[in-house]
Amino acid sequence: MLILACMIIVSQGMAAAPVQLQNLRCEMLNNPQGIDAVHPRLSWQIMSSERNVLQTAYQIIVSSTPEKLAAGQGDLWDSHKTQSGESIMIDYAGQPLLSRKACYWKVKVWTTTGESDWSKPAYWSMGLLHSADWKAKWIGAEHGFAWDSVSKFSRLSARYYRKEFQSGSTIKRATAYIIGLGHYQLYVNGSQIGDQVLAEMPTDYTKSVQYNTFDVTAQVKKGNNAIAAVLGNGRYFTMRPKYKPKKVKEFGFPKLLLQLELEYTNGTKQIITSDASWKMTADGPIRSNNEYDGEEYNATKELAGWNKVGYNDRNWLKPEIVPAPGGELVAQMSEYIKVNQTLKPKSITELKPGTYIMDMGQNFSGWVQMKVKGKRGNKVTLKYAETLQKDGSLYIANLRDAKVTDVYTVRGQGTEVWHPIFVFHGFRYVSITGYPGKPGTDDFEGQVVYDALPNTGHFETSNDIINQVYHNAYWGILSNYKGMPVDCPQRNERMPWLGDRATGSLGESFVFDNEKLYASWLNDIEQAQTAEGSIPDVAPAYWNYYSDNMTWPGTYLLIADMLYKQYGDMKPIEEHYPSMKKWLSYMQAKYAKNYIMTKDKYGDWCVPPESLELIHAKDSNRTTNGELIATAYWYRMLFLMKRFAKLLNKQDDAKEFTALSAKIRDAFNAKFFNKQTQQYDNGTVTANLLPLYFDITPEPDRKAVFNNIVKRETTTDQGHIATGVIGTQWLMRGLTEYGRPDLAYQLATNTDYPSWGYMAQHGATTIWELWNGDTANPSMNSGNHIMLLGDLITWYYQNLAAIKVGIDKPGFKQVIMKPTIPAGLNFVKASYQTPYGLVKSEWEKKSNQFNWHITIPANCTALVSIPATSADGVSEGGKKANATTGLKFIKQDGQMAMFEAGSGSYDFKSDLTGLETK
Ligand code: RAM
Repeated sequence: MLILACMIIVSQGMAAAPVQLQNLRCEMLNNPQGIDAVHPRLSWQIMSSERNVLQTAYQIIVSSTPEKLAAGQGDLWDSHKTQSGESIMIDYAGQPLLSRKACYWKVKVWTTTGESDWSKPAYWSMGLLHSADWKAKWIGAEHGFAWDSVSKFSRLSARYYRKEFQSGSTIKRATAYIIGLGHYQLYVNGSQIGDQVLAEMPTDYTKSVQYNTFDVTAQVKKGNNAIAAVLGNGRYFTMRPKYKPKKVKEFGFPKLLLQLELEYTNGTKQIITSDASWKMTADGPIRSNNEYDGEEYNATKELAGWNKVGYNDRNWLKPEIVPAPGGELVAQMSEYIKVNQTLKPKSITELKPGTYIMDMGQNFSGWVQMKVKGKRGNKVTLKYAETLQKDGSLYIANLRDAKVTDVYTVRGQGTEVWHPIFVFHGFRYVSITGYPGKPGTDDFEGQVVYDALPNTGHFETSNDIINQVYHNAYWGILSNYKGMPVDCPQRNERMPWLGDRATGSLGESFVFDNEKLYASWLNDIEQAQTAEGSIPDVAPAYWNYYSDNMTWPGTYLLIADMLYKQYGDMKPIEEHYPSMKKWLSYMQAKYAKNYIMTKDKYGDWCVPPESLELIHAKDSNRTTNGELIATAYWYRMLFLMKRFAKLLNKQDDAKEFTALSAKIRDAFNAKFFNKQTQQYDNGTVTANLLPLYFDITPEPDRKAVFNNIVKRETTTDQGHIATGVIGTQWLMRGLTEYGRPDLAYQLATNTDYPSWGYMAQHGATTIWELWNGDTANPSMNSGNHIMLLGDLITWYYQNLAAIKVGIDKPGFKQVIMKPTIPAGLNFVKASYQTPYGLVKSEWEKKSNQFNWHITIPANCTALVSIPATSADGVSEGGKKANATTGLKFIKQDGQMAMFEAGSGSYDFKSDLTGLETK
């Protein structure tokens, strides 16, 4: 009896707390190494099976050792119990954080439903915060070697660096800090450090250079050790040097900065640095690596054991001490690029004797890993393409002059497994020549290479076209993340064009956690700004395009806004506000005439042209006036600036922007609005949609303007898309918000030209650069571009799935859940990982019943609108919704009953009879 009683007490004592904590993040990264934020922001997620959970207080403890943390000694910071509902991005406010500091932390929260236990411990470490911390020297060789070619189609071999060293007593911690330009792989005693690929994030290296930090305690041993690195070109040694010098930015030959710091248990320290005592060679197996042209690997030139102790490097060279690249050394604060998925080939067919075509079944970016067994010196050539010609051979016309070819020379010892490491390709098909024997699908594996961003979303509907387009978008998005968002992964371009991501970045955030990637890209954009204030169209400005327009550079502001709303990250707005303001003043001073922005460059880029072979429309009924676009975007930019100014408490600025906006609005309407026809300029969808959606159109004219859009869409364009990169950014939301979700749904599900469905039904497994991607001139026709997605993904999630961030409730502290329920759509199953936790939204129509399962994360609330003529017609979990815990009826909003819901899961049912669900 006594035993039983004790057991009960013990088990009660151990009863799970009503709330649990998970996903502790520092600067929104999991246990990051070597950060350089001196007030890092800490976040956590609260889990609970209860409803209505709100955090009321937290306590954070940060300690210098795991033992101190376990004992609850916050020698770095103890926030004590702090009354606050904030659970994301809490500024660290403890002891100053010095270079190299290891920080162990945990958190506990109090909520409306009880308190949590202490979270599991999490970690971060500080990097090298001051330039004086760097004792290492930049090493390299400022020239090509005999077998290299420094010309338009550069061929530069990889450079191998090594150094042996002795380590003394017992090692407590070993940390490697490295910058390897353009790409590197790092080894300690023969082990590769980390699973990142294509490392060294691309920046304008004259402005900033990102270092990486690795804990190598497990790899360093007492006694003799070897540290080694191999360097590839990446973007540092550009793909097209000595060619169009005004356009292509060149940085120089690859170089290395490496510092290995050993801390011993006895308190002493030892530092190994890159310097003239290292050895280097370029006469190794990677004979050439060029992101456009491919990698050549000669396995007969392998340097067996080069990265281990005892290798004979007598014939290696002494590296030169070379100048630094010029940029500030900063920590990489975003996810690494990795091989995140693998694909098995669908088929391999013999095209002609000795030439095989492999179909990966999916267009993607990365490379193939090959298994091969052959005679020493056999050369296997792999060439990559997105599509095939009619005769089954590769279609390469749209790759322009990119050679996209990997060559492997066989070592001749058993089965060899190889893939390139310093290049990637955008492809679905691979031609294989020179393969000894007959290649089988088991001999190859597709390795999908992109920034290792966690997936945030899941989205599935009853409509196959929407599902296929979503699939295509998913593959398009991931293919074009390469440490920066690029336009395409295959041809001789792959540039971080701003305009492609204007609104797209918001849709992408529903699919991937792209916060750190985009926050870091904003720094690239800022660094690319000229002293006068101009922002380029491509940043980092690897291509020199300072054409001055509103639409491409405007992405700078749109992304800062996205990061704030989607992630609750205020820092980009704070940090970039001055540069944004400077850009707008520069544009105004240089190009505004009577409140009209006269400078545009790209128009409504890539509208469906009048003939299928064209890239750009010439027909003036299809194109939209550049001044109209520029002025509308100027107005939109000022709308964002007003908000940013208010958030930053810059009331004078806000006033100034408001006054300026009013003048622009008047000038815009006076110049472009035709009172008679009640439409703007030449009446394109884009010309009407921009002023309408941006609130430039006076209230009394809005209806007529919208009707004109609908008329144009349904008559001239016969229910088809008629917009390019600009109009499509607002189209789906515009049609839906102004009352024609059925038309938006039609555009989303069309399968004839032009439409996303047309692409999917004509072989696309990603999104094309052009609506007519299957027929247009190949000189600008990528099969894997995502700019034409516009606001489609945003519409999928915000409208169909009903997952939208609340106004002024950034980071989804409040979720707005108001589904668009098109007549032809029977179900949507979606989820989205917000910074606070997972939102779920799964609805289905069953005859006349609407069933909706939703989950709202703890510490969040939602405004949920359920189709019903009155709240009485809504049930939750079998009871009247009005009478359920966690729900409060707010108002009847047209055909929707709106409730405020606390966190938790709900099962709603309502009756659709008599409701318009289009
Ligand atoms: C092409 C690409 C890119 C676009 C620019 C304007 O080079 O298609 O995506 O942004 O043009």
